Amino acid sequence: MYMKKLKFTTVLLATGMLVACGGAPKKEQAVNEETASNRTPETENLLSNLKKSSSQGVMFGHHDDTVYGIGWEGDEGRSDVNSVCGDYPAVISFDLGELELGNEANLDKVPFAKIRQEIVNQYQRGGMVSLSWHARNPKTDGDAWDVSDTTVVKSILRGGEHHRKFAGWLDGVADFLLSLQTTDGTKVPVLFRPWHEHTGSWFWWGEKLCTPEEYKALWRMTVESLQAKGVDNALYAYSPGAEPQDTAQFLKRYPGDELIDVLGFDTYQFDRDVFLAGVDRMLAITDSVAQAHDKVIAVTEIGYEGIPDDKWWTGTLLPALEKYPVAYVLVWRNAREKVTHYYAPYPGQASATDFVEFYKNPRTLFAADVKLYE
Ligand code: BMA
Repeated sequence: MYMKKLKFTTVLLATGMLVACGGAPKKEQAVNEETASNRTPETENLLSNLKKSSSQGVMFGHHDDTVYGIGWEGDEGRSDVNSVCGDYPAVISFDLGELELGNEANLDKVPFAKIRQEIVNQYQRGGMVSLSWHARNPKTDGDAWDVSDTTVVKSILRGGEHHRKFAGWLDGVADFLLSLQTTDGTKVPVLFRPWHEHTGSWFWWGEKLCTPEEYKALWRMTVESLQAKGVDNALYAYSPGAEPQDTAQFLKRYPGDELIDVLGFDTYQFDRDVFLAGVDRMLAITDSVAQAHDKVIAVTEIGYEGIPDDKWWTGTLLPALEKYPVAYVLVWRNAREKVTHYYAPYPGQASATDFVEFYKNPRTLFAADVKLYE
């Protein structure tokens, strides 16, 4: 606990010093509003705090953290991560898949009303929310993994046969993002991370399913239509899989600096050596691109299913991140409906003790260690 308090002070102090050097906060806000009129002050603060906090430590994230876990679902305030270490993740992600169908719950059966509430709760903790979108296939009506047709992206761009249908889906996402508000009407900033893992070919927006131009146009249409609907509380993350071998491959489908705020990648451990080499290569690539383009870097998805290595957190994950200013690292969900499909520890899980060591490490940041909106 003492260690975490120290970490908390460090991040706050650094933020305070930077504000002090840059002039009065009020002036800073006025500049933000002028130069980036499409973002609320809280969203601007989130972006600048992500840049600052990545030099302080790496935020830990977990998908669907507060909505279900191993052996439970929907318990108020519960989190497997919190049950193990006593704090919530600094980043929690949720998925918007099937919002586009007008469904009450997402593809993993989490009600959108619950997701909305948990997004506000995470904001009130000072932590961050990231949103992915495993959107259904708008052409075949299959799921996000339906790759049977290679003209889906083309068909939803302007002039395409499914453009109107898809534009309606984007309007639904805009409405949801705008509905993320505290009781005093403050819009909660989120990091939106659609069209992920596009360097693989397992989603309908994947590499073999569209051209680079079509993929970039999909991104542009997505961001522009959200902005046209007034969405000013979103940052955007570009996150390929671990396929790129160099910066050119990483950037091959990059939609542009004006559309993207965070650069990351998704990767999972199967063979440890292959995994570590891949993480190192991807971090080197992402960091070099981020420096040239003034972006934040993150490991947008990572994990070892079932965490069968009881020292994985301090023995593999932490050392893998050491050399780079990674803003956050996020592990995937603890599925309550698939027994072996979990990526964060729960009380009694083999790696739980090591996770507490990971939590205590001064380089890791959890919800109580960050204040991302001030
Ligand atoms: C995948 C798995 C699926 C899930 C999907 C979207 O990696 O966890 O079970 O439906 O993500 O959350």
